[in-house]
Amino acid sequence: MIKLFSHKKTEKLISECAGYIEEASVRYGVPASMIRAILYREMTEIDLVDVLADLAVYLAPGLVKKDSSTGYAQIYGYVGLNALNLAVDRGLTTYEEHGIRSDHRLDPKAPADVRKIWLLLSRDRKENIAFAAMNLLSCALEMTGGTDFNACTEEELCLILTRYNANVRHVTKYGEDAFRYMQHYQAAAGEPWPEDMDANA
Ligand SMILES: [Ca+2]
Repeated sequence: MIKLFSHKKTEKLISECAGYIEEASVRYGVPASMIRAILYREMTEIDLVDVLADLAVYLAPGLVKKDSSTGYAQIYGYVGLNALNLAVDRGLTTYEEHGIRSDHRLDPKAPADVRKIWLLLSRDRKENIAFAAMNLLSCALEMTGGTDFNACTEEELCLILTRYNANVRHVTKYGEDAFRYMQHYQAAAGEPWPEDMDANA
């Protein structure tokens, strides 16, 4: 299946989003290199199936699909909703800061609430990146019991990155790949990419 974004295009888009990434990193205490790694891993895999799934959710919510992983960071509405509630509970943000009006606590079982978050995720790349950071925070809490990324071992970082993609307790190839991308982004600018990463160049 042909990917939507080449290696080069992905790098360009991630560069364009540098401000959003830094802002989310500071606000939620998630390393910018980790947010970039997830963006790179997700964006380089987006293909037509993702576009069609989003279209189905947008046009006929609930008919074929209620929810899909959407936007640069490929986040499901219900996943984003849960991550937002966690960040709000921890005093890191408010619904209002994301332009969300709600007279109740957003509920992952309420289709209208999930859709509200899904629309935000699919329309607004700044928000999509903020939600990626909130989701990584939630993954860190779940996998390590804390949110101090600087205190994490490599194994723990791999587990957090794995959890972003799958609900498992062991490191997957996804987690290993994303960790290598994270190391790349941590290194000085201009470092060459690992050799197997420019397949889509
Ligand atoms: Ca998708």
